[in-house]
Amino acid sequence: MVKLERQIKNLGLKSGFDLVGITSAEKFVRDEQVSIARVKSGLMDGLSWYTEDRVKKANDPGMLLEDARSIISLAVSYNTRENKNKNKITGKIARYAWGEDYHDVIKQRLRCFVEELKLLAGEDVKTRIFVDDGPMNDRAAAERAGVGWFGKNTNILTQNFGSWVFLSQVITDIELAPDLPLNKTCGSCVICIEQCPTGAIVAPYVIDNTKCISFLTIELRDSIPRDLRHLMGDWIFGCDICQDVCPVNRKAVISLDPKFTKLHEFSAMDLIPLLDLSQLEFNKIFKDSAIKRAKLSGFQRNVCVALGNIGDPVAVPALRKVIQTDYPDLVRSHAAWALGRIGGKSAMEILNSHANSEKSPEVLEEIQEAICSGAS
Ligand code: B12
Ligand code: SF4
Ligand code: SF4
Repeated sequence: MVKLERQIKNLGLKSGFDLVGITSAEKFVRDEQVSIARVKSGLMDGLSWYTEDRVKKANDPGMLLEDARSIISLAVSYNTRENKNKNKITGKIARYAWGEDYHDVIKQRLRCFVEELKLLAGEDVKTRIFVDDGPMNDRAAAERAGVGWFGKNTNILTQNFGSWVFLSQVITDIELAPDLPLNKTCGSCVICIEQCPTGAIVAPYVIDNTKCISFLTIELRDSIPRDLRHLMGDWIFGCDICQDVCPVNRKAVISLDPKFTKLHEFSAMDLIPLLDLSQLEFNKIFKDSAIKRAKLSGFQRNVCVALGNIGDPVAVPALRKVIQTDYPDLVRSHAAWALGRIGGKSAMEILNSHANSEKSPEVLEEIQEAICSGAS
């Protein structure tokens, strides 16, 4: 007879996952302590929902499901091919958002997986599913279940798929034999730490959330700190630098998963037309995409920063329109910064002439800063 653990792993693969591991429902003691220390020291600042209370739940499966005994840890690759759009002024979107919103895709697969699991193990088994939508420490579970190992950039690296994997978990009351963690580390490599443009990997396995471009472009609702903007390059949603440079990812298998290849035009987006998007158009284009999380004003704020960093004067008329019409102040203030960064006669004239009529103190301050830095 095939052991239940083997059957569960086969079921995971059949349900659209690339890796399946099993671990116990014991607490993640190291991860809880470390996460609480990070909250206390401000390294998780900016994520108001990331509280000590959440950390306690995330690292104690017993608090998430009554009678929890095991965690089935699943990973699915999103390492799809890039769509190069070289002739336009484009901005980069993190690879995880090139396809359909993974929350929806994976939740659907987890539901089917759990239905079949009940056929295998009994209708009355208890389960609770997580795909980055609740308090669960996905990486700690994946590490202990032997799905992968922690890289110094804090991403879970896997043998065949690199770190280009989404993680999800099924907590259950079935007692299952656990897998062993993999005996692998980064060794002496520190490439990701050296290459992170904002210095967000402050030590091996430690991210300062407030400096991470992923946080700045996706989660942050306010103004991007001025001292970080010039370090953000052309990223307009998320950031993959610490994964792109990772030697483990060079050997990663390419994914042909149709759900993650479907919306592929998002890998390199033509920037200037994005400034013209209405709320309705934004909702329509990104309906099935994780990009909607940035919201229209956050996304257009990011587009302004990328245009400033690219520095091509072709963007000046579009940025002028943003400053001079009724865009949110958040977007207008970043357009002012971008004009200052692009510089040149025409950009500086727009800033100088608009300074006299600007009503918003926030935008006016950015205009004045941009004029000063352009003059220096
Ligand atoms: C909050 C969050 C973020 C925040 C904070 C990032 C962070 N490092 O925590 C922000 C918005 C910046 C972010 C960015 C990204 N995220 Co995110 N994020 C999360 C979330 C919701 C919680 C993570 C968490 O608990 N962080 C708390 C800190 C304390 O944990 P940690 O940084 O992982 O640190 C651990 C290690 O330091 C370890 N540790 C401590 N000491 C030691 C010592 C040794 C020797 C070792 C080995 C380990 C170790 O313990 C800590 C706690 O577990 C998870 C989903 C989930 N529910 O788990 C997704 C998740 C981690 N994110 C994910 C992704 C894809 C990303 C991005 C790649 C997206 C992008 N391209 O822009 C970037 C990567 C940035 C980076 N280098 O981490 C995936 C990661 C998949 C993977 N392969 O690991 C997850 C798991 C979502 C998912 N379900 O797939 N994310
Ligand atoms: S995602 Fe980008 S900004 Fe964040 S740690 Fe990695 S390289 Fe640094
Ligand atoms: S770049 Fe090097 S140090 Fe960073 S995660 Fe990859 S192997 Fe580890």
